[in-house]
Amino acid sequence: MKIGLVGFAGSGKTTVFNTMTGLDVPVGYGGEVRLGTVRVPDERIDRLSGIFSPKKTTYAEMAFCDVPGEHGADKKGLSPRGLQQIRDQEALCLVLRDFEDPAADGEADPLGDLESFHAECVFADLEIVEKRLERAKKEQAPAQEIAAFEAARDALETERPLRSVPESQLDRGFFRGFGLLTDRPLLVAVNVDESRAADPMPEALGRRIAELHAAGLTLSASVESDIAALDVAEQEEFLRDLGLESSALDRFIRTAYGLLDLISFFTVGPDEVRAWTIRRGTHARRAAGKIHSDLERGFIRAEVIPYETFIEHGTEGAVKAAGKLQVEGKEYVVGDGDIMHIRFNV
Ligand SMILES: Nc1nc2c(ncn2[C@@H]2O[C@H](COP(=O)(O)OP(=O)(O)OP(=O)(O)O)[C@@H](O)[C@H]2O)c(=O)[nH]1
Ligand SMILES: [Mg+2]
Repeated sequence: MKIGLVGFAGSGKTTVFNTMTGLDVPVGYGGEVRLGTVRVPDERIDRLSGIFSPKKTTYAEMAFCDVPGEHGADKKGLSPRGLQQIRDQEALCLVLRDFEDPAADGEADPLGDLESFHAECVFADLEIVEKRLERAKKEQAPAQEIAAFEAARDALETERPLRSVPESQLDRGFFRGFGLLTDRPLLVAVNVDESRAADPMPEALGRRIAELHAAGLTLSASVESDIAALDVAEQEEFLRDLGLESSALDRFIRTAYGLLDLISFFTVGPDEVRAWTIRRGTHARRAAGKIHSDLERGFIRAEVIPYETFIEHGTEGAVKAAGKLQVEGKEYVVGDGDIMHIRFNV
C-alpha cells in the first residue's frame, strides 16, 4: 500500500519525502520515482512504551512514493508517462507550491494548480470511461455495467471527481483495475512559505478541497526539514518561535494513513510494544494473521482492551478486575487502538 507524492514541478515533493523518510534524494531536479518507508507517529504507542518499558518499540509504517514533477514546455500538463506513474499509487498526496521560487516559472498559484491537476485527472478518467462505455455497448454488456459507466461519465463530464459519487450510485466493481485517478483518496498539502508556516488554510482553497472530497492541510516543507535536523529540545523552541504547536509532518503522515482507511491495533508486553496495520473493518482472526499465520490458523479467541480503557485503568490486571476485558471471537471487528492478545492453538 503506497501513497504517492504528486504535483507539478518544483512544488516541494522531494523535500517532504526526504524529511519523512530520512533519505537524501537530491531536490530541485525532477529525477526518478523513489519509494521510501515512513514511520507513522502515534502518541498511543509512545505512551504504551512508557508504561511497559519494552526491549523494543515498533511503530506502524507506510510506504510513500516520490513522483517527480514534469519540467518543461507544457508545464501544467501530465504526459502519458507521468499519468502512469500517478496511476500506480493507491492514494494521492498532491503537493501544491505556495512559496515564491525564482527558479520556478511564474508566481505561486496553489488554487490554479489544484484546478489544473484536477482537470487533468478528470480528462484522463473520462477518456478511459468513454472508451469502456463504447465497448460495453458494442458488446451488449449487462445493463448494470453500462449504467455504471454512464454514471461515471456523467460525474466526470460535470467535473465531479468519482470519489464524490456515493457507492449506491456507482458500482465500483466494474472499475477495478482501471486506475481511475479521481476515485483515489486525495490529500492536498499546501506547501507554504516559511513566513506563513503558522497560517491557517486559505479559505478559498479549503473550500475547493472540500468540494473535491479531499483532505487538506498546510505545511512548510523547508520548515519541516529544518525541524527534522534539530534535537528534541531545540525543536520545541524552534516551533514556538514560529508560532507552531507541533510539526505538521506528523499530522500529514497520520492523515495519509487514515486516507488509506488504515487503523492500528497494538500488542504489548515486556519484549515489545508494537502497532500493527490493518484496514478498517478487519475481523479479529484476519488481524491475528498479521502477527503470525499460526495465530490465524489456530485462532481461538482475542482478548481485547481498547486503548482508552487501558489508560483509564492503568494495568491489564486492573482492567480485568473491573470486568472490562473483552473476550471476542473471530468475527469481532477490530477497533483502532485495540490492545489485543490472541489465544490460539496449532
Ligand atoms: N522557500 C521554500 N522553498 C522550498 C520549500 N519546499 C521546497 N523548496 C525548494 O523548492 C525547490 C524544489 O523543491 P523539491 O522538493 O525538489 O520539489 P519537487 O516537487 O520534488 O520538484 P520536482 O521533483 O522537480 O517536481 C528546492 O530548491 C527546494 O529547496 C518551501 O517550503 N519553502
Ligand atoms: Mg522531486
